[in-house]
Amino acid sequence: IIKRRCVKLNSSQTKQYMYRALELAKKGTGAVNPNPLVGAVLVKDNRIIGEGYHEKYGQLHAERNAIADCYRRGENPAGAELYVTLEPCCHYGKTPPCTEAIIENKIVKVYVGSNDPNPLVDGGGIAVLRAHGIEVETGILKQECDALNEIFFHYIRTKRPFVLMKYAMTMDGKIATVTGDSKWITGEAARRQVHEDRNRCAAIMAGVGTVIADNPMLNCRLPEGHSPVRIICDTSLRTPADSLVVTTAKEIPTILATCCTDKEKQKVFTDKGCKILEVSETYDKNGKKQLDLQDLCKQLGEQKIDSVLLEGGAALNGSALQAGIVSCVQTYIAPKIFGGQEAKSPVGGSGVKLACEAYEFEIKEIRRIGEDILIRSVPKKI
Ligand code: AOF
Ligand code: ZN
Repeated sequence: IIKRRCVKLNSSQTKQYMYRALELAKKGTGAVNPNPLVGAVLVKDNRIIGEGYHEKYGQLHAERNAIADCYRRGENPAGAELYVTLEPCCHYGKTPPCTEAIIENKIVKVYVGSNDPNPLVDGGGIAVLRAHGIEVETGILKQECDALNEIFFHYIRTKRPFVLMKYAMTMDGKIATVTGDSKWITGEAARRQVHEDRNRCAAIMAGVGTVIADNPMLNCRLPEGHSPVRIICDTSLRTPADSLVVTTAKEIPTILATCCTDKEKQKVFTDKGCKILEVSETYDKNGKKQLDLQDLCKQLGEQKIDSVLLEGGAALNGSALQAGIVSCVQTYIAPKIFGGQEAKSPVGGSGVKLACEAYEFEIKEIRRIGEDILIRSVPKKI
C-alpha cells in the first residue's frame, strides 16, 4: 500500500503545477504534429520531482518523459502526483499506454487538463486509472489546455487539417497599394508572430498567383523553427519551374495541388523534388475551373497534415471561405491607410450579395503586437 501524499495542495497550487505543465507542452511546438502538445509534471510534498513533454512525433509521451526525468534526478515517483495537460493514453500506439507507466510507478493521483477525443482514448485513460484506485481530478485549466491543442482536436475529430487563414491589412482594409506593393504592411513584431505560426503549422498554403508575383520562399525564419510543407494551389500547373518553392523542394517539401493530369507537365516538377497532388475540379460562379478545396483538405488529412497556414492571395482566401475549409482567421491590422479604388483587399472571389449572407465569426482574442493589432476569430456555428 502506497502512503498517500502528506501535503494537501490548494487549488491555486494545483493550477501553478498545471501552468508549468502547459509551459513544458509548448516546447514541442512544430515538432509533434499531427500528435498533441502535452506536458507533464510530477509532484511530491509540494515539490517538483520530474518534468517532461512530448518532444517529437513518434517519440515518448509527456508522462513517460516526466517519469524518466524523475529517476534521472534520483527521485522516486511512488506516491507522487502527476499533472498532465491531456488525459493519459490507454492504447498501444507507437509507445505502450501511459496509464501502464502511471500504475506501475505507483503514482497516487493524476490531475488532467483536457480530455482526449482520440477514439482510442476518449475517457478510457481516466477510467483505467480510476479502476486501479488512482485518484483523478479533471478539468484543471481546461480552457488553456484545450486552446493549446486546437489543431490536434480538430484533426482527430474531422481527419481534415485545421486551416488558419492569415492576412495583414491596413486600417482601410487593403493588402497592397494600387501598384501592388505590400512590403511591409505590419511591423516586425507582427511579422515575427507569423513565423511562429509557420513553425506551429504542418503546412503553409498559397496560390500560384502569389508565387508568380512574389516568388516567396514560404519558410519559417525562426532560429529554432521548423519550416512547414509548402502547398501551392495551382489549378492548371502554371508555377514557374525556376521559382524558389520549386528549386528548394529537396530541402523543404513542396506540394503542387493541381487539376492538371498531364504527366509530362508534372514531370518537370517531380524531377525537381516537388510532389504533385491531383485534386478534383470544381467551377466558380463565372464558370472558371478551380481546385476542389474540400477534396484537397481530405487528401492532406490522409497524408497526416493536421494544419495549414493559409497565406493565400485574395482569390484563394475567397475560395477557401466559400469551400468552408477555414477553421480560424487571424487578421493583422496595421495603423496605416493605403487608399485607392483598385488596391486589393484580403478576400476576393465573387463575395456575398447581401449583408445577411456574410460569413460570420466570433472574436476569440484581440491582441496588440508592436504597433499592430491581431484579431483571432473562428467561424460562428450555425
Ligand atoms: C502524444 N504525446 O504526450 C500524449 C499523447 O501515435 P502514438 O502512438 O504516439 O499515440 C498518439 C496518441 O496518444 C495521441 O493521438 C493522443 O491521443 C495520445 N496522447 N500523444 O503524441 C503525448 N500524451
Ligand atoms: Zn501516452
